[in-house]
Amino acid sequence: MAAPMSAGKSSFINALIGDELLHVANEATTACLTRVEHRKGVKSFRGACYLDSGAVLATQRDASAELLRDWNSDGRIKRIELKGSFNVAPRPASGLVVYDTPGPNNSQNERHGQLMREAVQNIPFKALCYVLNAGQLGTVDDRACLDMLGNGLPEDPAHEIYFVLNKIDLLDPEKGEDIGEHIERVHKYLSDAGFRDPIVIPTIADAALYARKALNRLSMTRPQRSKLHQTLDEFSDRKRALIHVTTAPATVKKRLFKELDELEQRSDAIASDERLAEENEMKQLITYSGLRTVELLIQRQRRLAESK
Ligand SMILES: Nc1nc2c(ncn2[C@@H]2O[C@H](COP(=O)(O)OP(=O)(O)O)[C@@H](O)[C@H]2O)c(=O)[nH]1
Ligand SMILES: [Mg+2]
Repeated sequence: MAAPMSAGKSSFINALIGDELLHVANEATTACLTRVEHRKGVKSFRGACYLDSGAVLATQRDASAELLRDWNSDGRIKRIELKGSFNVAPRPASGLVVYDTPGPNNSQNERHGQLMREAVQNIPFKALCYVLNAGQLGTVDDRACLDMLGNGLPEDPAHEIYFVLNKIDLLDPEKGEDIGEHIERVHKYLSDAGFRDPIVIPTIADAALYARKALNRLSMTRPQRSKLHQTLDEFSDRKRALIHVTTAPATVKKRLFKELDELEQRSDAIASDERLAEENEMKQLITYSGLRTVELLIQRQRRLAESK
């Protein structure tokens, strides 16, 4: 997972995990390379942080967002590792590893850009999610980040790149900001930057995370609850719009439409049960928010890599 700061990387990874594990903030917070591994059956997340030399500085049995914020702001720490069970259904296959890379910004912190380059070159990843901020396309940071990516990537067709166009909720259709047109501009922007036929997935990472928190009965702040309900409201009559403009393999899109159809069909039968009805709404949001799309793409890519 790579992006300039504040595009929503940590939010997106938290949504994949099903808990607010990584620290999220509207400022540069991710200073370390963070590795998160899904381990079935492990209750809490175990954390370890490492110095530049590779030596362990500290370990923690029950890692939290506060701990990770502190570790990230400790200049001595270069790398963080977390292991625990992703709390999502359906559960990913064991051994899934996700990396949160520090995003460069305003060359304010040269180290961040360097860490991202190192990560892309040294981690044996199968798929890379590059998070774009839909509300701030084509900033200098973003362009620098993309160039770094284009030049830094080892030549290997086994690598897939997914362009996650996050914060798509910030586009205002009433101001004429059409999602389809925006996606077209993103395609043009990416092909100008040297990425041919990019996979572009419009997403709402924060709302998807809150939907997962609701499903997991985790406590939420008032702004989180209100963002969740606002999103449900805004997309209630255009649930398929985001999937329609997503560029992904046909099998993946077909599966998304099918999952959404099935959830909607079930919603009538359970309308009288408030709890089931709410859960159904959360699952629908996860399906159209782009989160499920990325999960299916990751699943597909892992399967393809294994069959080789
Ligand atoms: N409007 C909107 N805000 C989001 C979305 N996803 C994340 N954010 C917010 O963007 C800010 C930065 O998010 P974070 O995940 O820390 O970004 P990172 O620096 O890329 O890791 C936080 O305030 C998030 O709550 C989204 O889909 N829509
Ligand atoms: Mg972050």
